[in-house]
Amino acid sequence: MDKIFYVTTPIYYVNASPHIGHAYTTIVADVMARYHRMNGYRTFFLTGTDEHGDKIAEAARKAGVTPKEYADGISGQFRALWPELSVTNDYFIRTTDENHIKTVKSILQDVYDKGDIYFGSYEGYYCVGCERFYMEKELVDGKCPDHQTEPEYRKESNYFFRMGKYQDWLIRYIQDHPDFIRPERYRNEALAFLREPLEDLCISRPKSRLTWGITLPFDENYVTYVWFDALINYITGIGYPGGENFPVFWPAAQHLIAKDILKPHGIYWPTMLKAAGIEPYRHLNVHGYWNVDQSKMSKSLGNVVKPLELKDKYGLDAFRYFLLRDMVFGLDSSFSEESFVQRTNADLANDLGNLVSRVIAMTVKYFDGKVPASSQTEPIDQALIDTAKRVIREAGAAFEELAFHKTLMAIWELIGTANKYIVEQEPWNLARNPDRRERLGTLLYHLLETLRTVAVLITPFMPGTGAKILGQLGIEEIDRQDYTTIAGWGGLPAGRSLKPGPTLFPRIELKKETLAPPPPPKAEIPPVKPEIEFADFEKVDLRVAVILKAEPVPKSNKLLKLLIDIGEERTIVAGISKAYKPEELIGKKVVVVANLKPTKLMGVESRGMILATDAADTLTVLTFDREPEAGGRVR
Ligand code: ME8
Repeated sequence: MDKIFYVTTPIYYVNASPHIGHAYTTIVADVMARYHRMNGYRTFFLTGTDEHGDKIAEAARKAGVTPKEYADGISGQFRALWPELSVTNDYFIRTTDENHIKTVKSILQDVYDKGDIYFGSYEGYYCVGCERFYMEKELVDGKCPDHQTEPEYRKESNYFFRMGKYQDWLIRYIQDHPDFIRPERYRNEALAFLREPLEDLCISRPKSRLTWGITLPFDENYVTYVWFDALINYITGIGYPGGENFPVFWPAAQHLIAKDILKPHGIYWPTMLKAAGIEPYRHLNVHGYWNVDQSKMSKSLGNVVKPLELKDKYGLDAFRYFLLRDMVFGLDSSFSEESFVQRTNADLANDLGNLVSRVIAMTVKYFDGKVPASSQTEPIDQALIDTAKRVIREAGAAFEELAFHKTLMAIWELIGTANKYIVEQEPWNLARNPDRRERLGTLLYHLLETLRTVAVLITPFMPGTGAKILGQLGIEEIDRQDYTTIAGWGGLPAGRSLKPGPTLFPRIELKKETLAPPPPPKAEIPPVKPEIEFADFEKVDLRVAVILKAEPVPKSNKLLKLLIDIGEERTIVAGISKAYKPEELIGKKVVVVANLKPTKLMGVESRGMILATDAADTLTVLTFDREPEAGGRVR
């Protein structure tokens, strides 16, 4: 297979400045691009800004400038941020670019000529924040569930894309390509959307209401709906239709997004491509949200985390490391400055930083700063080498599954093994005995090789640190590119002079004023109930359930009606609507008591019960940290 890799980030809206969420997606894309480049892939990495639509027009109006002036300013902030975070995108696209606009128009014309765009009328609730119409039942207390604002009621004549026509094709495509949308929970979520009839998509806005957009090629009284314009960036950014990069990179396209924009990417975009006669992308990789100190980041809460501030305070590589190490790709994660500082001190200052400084300092002290020769290898040396080789394999395998935290855990296993090897082999004692000089040299040789391996493995995540360690090992720029050399042991020539450098990660003190607010008081823990027989416990049939549909039970402020799959489909009613929005639950895998006698709650029959804890402030349902099959037993 050709070694081709193409990764994209969402193009970010230019109505607000970049925050940690944007930085996360873009740094993940960068880590993937760097990893593939090092492994010899021809790589293209695209990011950019999404500049049309109501949202931007409104922000510009409030700021008293034209939409273009407004977009130029914030797009400029994104563009300037990426090099500061060592992001190596190959291109930065703006939806106001001439060639993008031209291609959007030509695709619209093609799809129109083919008969997949028609003129019709629509009325409904429209959320400007989301740039889309909502069905009444999707609203929570009459408000948009994402923005908590009341949508406007709009009635308009508009152009529609026959998205519904492609529903069956898309279901089949997702079923036939199990890794099209991943991780699996988001594939399930997309399939859950597709269980409902897929409505046609309104793809225009009348100019009487909005002029900030791409004029429809077949009706100059309308501009294009911002999503129909924005998604196309993924192909205009690599030169579609005529550019030479398009046929090379498109078949390998991987999109990275957070779960907020699963629907446009998992449903609208593949059907748009199908209608335009273009093959679907290869993978849609969906991650969770960064929350801050347990709550959602928002301007009004004043808890927006700014990437540059963290980088300036603690250093770029510590920031990149924390983001990739602390989030399990696909699940939500919570940012707090306290956990950031703890992780940096433990993993970077202690484990990695100490290993590097001890090994280099001992080589300077005992061998005049020159790489010693390795002589006879003992079993403990072989164990270190075997660990290194296994870690290289495991780190790569985890990377392919987007389990970046596991890649880093594997690398840190090697760092831990090397630190233990030093403690056990006590090189300082060997140094006192001139007869053991050869043994001392062998020991340090293996440690220096470990540093070289670690440096190469961490380079996609922490490019600056990887380069600094290699620099201390006297390795020139040219060797650094060659990822393949790490598989072999013995890459460092004996006699090479090291170039000791300053401490990589000084310990950081968490300053008083940066301390996170104290955690809320703990709820009272109820006493443990009287003991039961194992046979009694065995009567409870617990199962893995996938939530397929979720909706509020009318007139209840606590209950949600859930359609679940536990190998068979059934309905259960759960009192969790204060803790979860319906759409947050779709695709989640939870634990259900499957053999509870059915009961009726507010008129709805419930066949089973979902397990949850109230040990936090709020209810938290039990989920899994892997992806078990629906219907599987839980014991
Ligand atoms: O949706 N945690 O742009 P956007 C993790 N223009 N990632 C987050 C995040 C958080 N709390 N907040 C934002 C748009 N993100 C459209 C996209 S693409 C054709 C058009 C990241 O500025 C994450 O990648 O609202 C999310 O999907 C994206 O920013 C949304 O960026």
